[in-house]
Amino acid sequence: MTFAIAPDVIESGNERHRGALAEDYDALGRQLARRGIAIEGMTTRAMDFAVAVPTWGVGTGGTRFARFPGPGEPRNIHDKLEDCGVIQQLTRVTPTVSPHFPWDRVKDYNALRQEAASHALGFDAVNSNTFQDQRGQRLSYKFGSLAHADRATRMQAVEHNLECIEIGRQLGSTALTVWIADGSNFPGQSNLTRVFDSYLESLRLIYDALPKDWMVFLEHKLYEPAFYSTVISDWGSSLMAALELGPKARCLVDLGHHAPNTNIEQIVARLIRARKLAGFHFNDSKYGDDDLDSGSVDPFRLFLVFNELVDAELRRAEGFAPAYMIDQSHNVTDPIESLMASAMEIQRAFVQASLVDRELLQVVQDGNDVLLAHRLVKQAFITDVSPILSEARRRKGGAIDPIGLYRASGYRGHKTRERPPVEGTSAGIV
Ligand SMILES: [Mn+2]
Repeated sequence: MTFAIAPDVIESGNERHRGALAEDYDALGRQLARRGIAIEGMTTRAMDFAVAVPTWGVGTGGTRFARFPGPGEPRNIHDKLEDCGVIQQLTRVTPTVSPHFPWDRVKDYNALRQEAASHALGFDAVNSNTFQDQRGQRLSYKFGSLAHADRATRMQAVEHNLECIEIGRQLGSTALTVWIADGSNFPGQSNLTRVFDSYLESLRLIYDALPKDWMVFLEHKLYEPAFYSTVISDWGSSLMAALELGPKARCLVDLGHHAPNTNIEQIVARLIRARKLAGFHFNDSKYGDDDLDSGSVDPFRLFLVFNELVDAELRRAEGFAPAYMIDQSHNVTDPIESLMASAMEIQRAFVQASLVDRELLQVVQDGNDVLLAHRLVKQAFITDVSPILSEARRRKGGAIDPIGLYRASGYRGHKTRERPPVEGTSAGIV
């Protein structure tokens, strides 16, 4: 038997915080009532919110310089599911996991689906990987994959994506996320038009193989590993591709895949309007694709993204059904702690954005009362909704203080004994 956090440990842990939470929740409820907001409605929204955890996120990440493995880190998809299960058990906001192939490859995917269910987890979008070569791979992706100059290499990359769809079908997924590292490092290295055409030709084959209820999420990225140009570098290229492919193709926004200071919330608004917003890879950054914990550097930006999302939800924007996923690299923290904190920060931004009085905001905007319009949005952001998040977790059987309880449980220590370290565990930055 492997170690697991027992339900009564959560209950007794919550007992210690219950009195303080009740006081804080009541106080916040009175404050919100004065603003015409019923706290119970917000708690229900918090309880209904969900964000997927990436299987690669529970492994220790690294930079291009080094990776410093953490103790007791997962060695395979089975260990990863166990860790993802703990994140869901304590936060109750991450009921699905987003797997990555071939990193998470197994023989029996029906069994894997059942194994995930035993941890109260389902599967979210499957991610293909043509940005690195696998052992025994026939043709190399050094100079590209879906947009490679050589047709046979492109077809190999297409085949891999088709296999991912088949695996995802068995796991109960309904979406494939495609991020390619294709691009060029030198001006003149490739023809900017021809590589985009090749990409579209490959994507067409993948698109045509999608099951009826499936979507393909196109993930753009400004640079890295290609440092001069990337084939799908921005939301414009992504939107062009998605429009050309058809209704089952949408654009996925990874918050770290933009130039510094880009107005991402405006990109989100545009993609919603085009009915092409697939969803998100949440993370935070200071300079580039830093893959830091969501809300750790610029929580206001995360809030402003959710401000657009909640606005679209409440006005019932056509075709609006974004998929929320985390995509981070945890290099110096315990990945379970980082993912729990991140999931709660994302949920926090969602609840904060839900506090905005949108009817009043529109009146104020139309009246050109600039400062009041800004204050209405800012007031939602500065409201501490922690008691709502804690109460939502408590009602769903989670922990009032997930990180405190996780540390007290000794989970990582147990796993360190159960999981002897192995060389070359899969952890990546995508
Ligand atoms: Mn990503």
